[in-house]
Amino acid sequence: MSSELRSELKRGNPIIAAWLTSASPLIAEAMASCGFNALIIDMEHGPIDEVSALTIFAAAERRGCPPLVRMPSADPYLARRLLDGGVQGLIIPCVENVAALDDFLRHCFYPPRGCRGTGLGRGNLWGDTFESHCTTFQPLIVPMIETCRGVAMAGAIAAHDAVDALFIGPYDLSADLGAPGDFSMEAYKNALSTTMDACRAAEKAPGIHQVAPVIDELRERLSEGYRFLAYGTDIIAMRRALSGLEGL
Ligand code: 3PY
Ligand code: MG
Repeated sequence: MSSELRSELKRGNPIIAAWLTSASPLIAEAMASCGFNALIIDMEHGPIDEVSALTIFAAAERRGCPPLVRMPSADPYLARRLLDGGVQGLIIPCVENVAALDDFLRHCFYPPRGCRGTGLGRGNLWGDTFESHCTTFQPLIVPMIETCRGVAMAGAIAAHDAVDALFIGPYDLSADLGAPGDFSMEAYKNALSTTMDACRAAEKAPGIHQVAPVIDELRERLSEGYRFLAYGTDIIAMRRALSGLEGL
């Protein structure tokens, strides 16, 4: 599944992912059946633990949606367990330093490329498919650019050979620039274009979270050239759909 996502990105085709912040396999399965290319489980800000994450992986897979996780941090031992559990890719928040990223990524690949430990888990059918998992599986790796320092390092981060896409966190990036949620300020636009240029130079996919579930805004992000997109969140989409009672 990760290799199919990677091939699509390499061909320049967009990946549009659903974003899950609740620990519900049922909501995950419902979202996974909406035509998304992947489902991202937000373990940074969503109250989702490791056990719930694994049940969510199964629910997403049931609808043909590869499960990805936005990590709470670059925690290598959580990454190893999620990989053993069958996650297809990792989104790493607030990356600013290539050496630290490289240290983390070593835990995501088996020797000789890295130092991932051998675990017989759902990701390799408890050992039955271990050999092919070991030789062919390569998780999708997506560092997030969420600070000015991240923008300054975007070229080097994108050039890392394990990186598939860079993913802008619009709220944290605008906050770091001094105005959280102001996506019209010049400094924010400049940061986006620096990151986009870094992706183009390294031939990696530019990505962004289109948090407001507004389809015209998603279309705009596509026309701007973004190719790894997350759209809305489960709870924000639900609240938006249920708003308007005060107008009755
Ligand atoms: C941000 O906007 O900072 C995010 O992390 C969105 O996922
Ligand atoms: Mg963020």
